[in-house]
Amino acid sequence: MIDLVKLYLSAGDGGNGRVAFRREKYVPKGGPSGGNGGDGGHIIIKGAKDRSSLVHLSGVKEYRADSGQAGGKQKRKGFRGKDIVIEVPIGTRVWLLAENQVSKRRRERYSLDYFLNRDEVDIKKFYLKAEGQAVPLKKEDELEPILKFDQEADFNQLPKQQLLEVTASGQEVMLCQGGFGGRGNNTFKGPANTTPLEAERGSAGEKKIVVFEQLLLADIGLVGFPNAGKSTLISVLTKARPKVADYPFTTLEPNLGVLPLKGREVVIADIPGLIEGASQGKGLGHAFLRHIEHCRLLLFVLYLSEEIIFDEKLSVKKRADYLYQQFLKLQKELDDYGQELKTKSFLVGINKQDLYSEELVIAIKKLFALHKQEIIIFSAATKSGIDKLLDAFSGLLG
Ligand SMILES: Nc1nc2c(ncn2[C@@H]2O[C@H](COP(=O)(O)OP(=O)(O)OP(=O)(O)O)[C@@H](O)[C@H]2O)c(=O)[nH]1
Ligand SMILES: [Mg+2]
Repeated sequence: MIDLVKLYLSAGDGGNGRVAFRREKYVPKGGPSGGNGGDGGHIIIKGAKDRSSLVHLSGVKEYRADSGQAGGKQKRKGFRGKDIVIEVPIGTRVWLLAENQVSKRRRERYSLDYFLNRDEVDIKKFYLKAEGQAVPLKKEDELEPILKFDQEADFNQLPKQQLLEVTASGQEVMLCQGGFGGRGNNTFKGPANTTPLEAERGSAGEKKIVVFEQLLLADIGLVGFPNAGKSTLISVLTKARPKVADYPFTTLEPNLGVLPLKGREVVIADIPGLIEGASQGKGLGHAFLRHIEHCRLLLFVLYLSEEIIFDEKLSVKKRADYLYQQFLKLQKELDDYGQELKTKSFLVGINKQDLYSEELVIAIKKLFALHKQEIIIFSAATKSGIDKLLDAFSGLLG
């Protein structure tokens, strides 16, 4: 699954103004006629409902919009650089890693919805000794890093600066504004300056290094330790057919499925198994914990392994306690991961009922009741109790 893409984005610079003079027959000393440079193209991000992933951006390293053309003779304006529109799925977030000065100015003083005006950008004049000379080189508006990012490093561990989140189809945001074209020498003529050898440089376009992060948009997220039966459950509830196996970490990437529920469609995400320390970057789950953020409801899928179920040395009460501890550990991982998850509504499901003795089921119910935690016991394999799960879903999703 491609859900993180790092890109270098560069809006076009403005074209330089031109230094030129009229050279027409019978006009021996023509006045200044240098045209203005064209503006640089913008880089725009756009929400597209028919995009479901960032796969189309994999392998792309950068987007550079064209710069504006330099101004021409005879007061001709240079062409404007073409904009680049990057389509992303709804739910994509953009993180900023580095930016140049003009980008920083717009972001810090205003917002990405704001269009900088000419007088708010750094437009400098240049002077030539004679018409036709090359425009002297300018100082680059260089990128300033905001945070370090390494594809290999764990994105969740980084301090982040979120730029925006794309929340609607058709939503467009100007990520990088193009530079302004500089004015040509025609602008600078005056009674005291009839042959101006000066014009303006185009201003720098915004440059940024960003990471696009796609979050799954699911209504219900299944979370649990490996082997709990999450994939089995999603295959019972929806048409999704992820791999199911009796070893941990079968699921390596989240799976989505659609559950028809009382006339509407509920999207369920099967998230790879979490382990203790997942929030700190252990196991696989950490890379996917963030997908839980958008879920409206979480279903904790708890289970007892056969070693525990059939361990004669353990009392029934002790076996039930394993389940409760599992619930606490999962909760702790989510809490450690982030504040937002604490306020999420959740259900506690206990899977693999077919393997539990009646006595064990009674002990489980008793223990959770003691902690005032409601539970739903079911078996994804035999489908018993699935109806109770569906009732609870519709109750909580409204
Ligand atoms: N007896 C019994 N076995 C089940 C039940 N549900 C799932 N299993 C088995 O448990 C094992 C793990 O199931 P999965 O659905 O792959 O578990 P998972 O939670 O997706 O595991 P990961 O992808 O590793 O996180 C498989 O062998 C399933 O057949 C159930 O209700 N009863
Ligand atoms: Mg699985």
